[in-house]
Amino acid sequence: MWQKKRNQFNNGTLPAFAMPETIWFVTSNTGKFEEAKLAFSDLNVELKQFHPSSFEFIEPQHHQLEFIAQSKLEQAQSYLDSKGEVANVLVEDAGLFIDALDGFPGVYSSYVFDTIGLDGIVRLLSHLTSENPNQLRSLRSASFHAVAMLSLNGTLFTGMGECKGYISTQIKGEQGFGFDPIFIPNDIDITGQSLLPGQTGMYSTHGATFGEVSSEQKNEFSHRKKAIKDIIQNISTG
Ligand code: ITT
Repeated sequence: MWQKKRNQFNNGTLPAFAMPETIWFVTSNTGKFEEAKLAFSDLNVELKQFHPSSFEFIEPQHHQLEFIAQSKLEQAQSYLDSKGEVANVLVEDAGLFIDALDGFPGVYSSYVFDTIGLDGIVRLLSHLTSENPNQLRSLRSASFHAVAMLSLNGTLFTGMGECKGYISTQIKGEQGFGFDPIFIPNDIDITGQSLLPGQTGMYSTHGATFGEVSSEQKNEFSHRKKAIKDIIQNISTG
């Protein structure tokens, strides 16, 4: 599921792609939008948030983020087509996968966040405890996954990103959004590889949750940034 992929809608010869001036990011989540803007900040692309009140996305029940992202993209495109507008459209779907819960909440992350919330997740994992910090991190290991899809002049590009870490024992920090106050990323090395719990790397939050660090710091680790960079790489390699 996590392999790189590029599809073609137009079924023709793949043209050389240049980054467009404007991309519409379909999302109701302003936190995601602000992070995606950071990921595009090196390029000369204006990212705009697309979330008109008249567009209501119907989220399909499916076990793969990729399927949900594709459905979101198709719904946004048919909405835009009905308005006679042509646009470069980006969607991105993410979820928190907790190893001790066999990947739950995963594709149900939005629902779980809105219902049991951060407190509920911390309580669900309250039995996973240890005096040994590395063992604690392993017991509570989790990862964010993101799938981003960009429709560019009728051609679809897909990018994947993952961020490994673990769930904190307490809710900490008020930065970011969603599960950020309970997620502590593993350190990453100079090549961007995630290290094992307890290993020290070039990038580290030093045990702070994403809720306790700036969006720039979170972006060093971010699954969203990786998924978008994956797309940019796919575009540039044609
Ligand atoms: P859209 O579908 O409108 O883009 P959403 O908030 O539903 O917005 P997702 O489906 O991608 O976005 O996210 C599922 C849940 O996971 C949701 O509750 C998010 O707040 C949370 N989430 C996603 N990415 C996150 C991140 O980087 N940090 C913390 N929580 C995140």
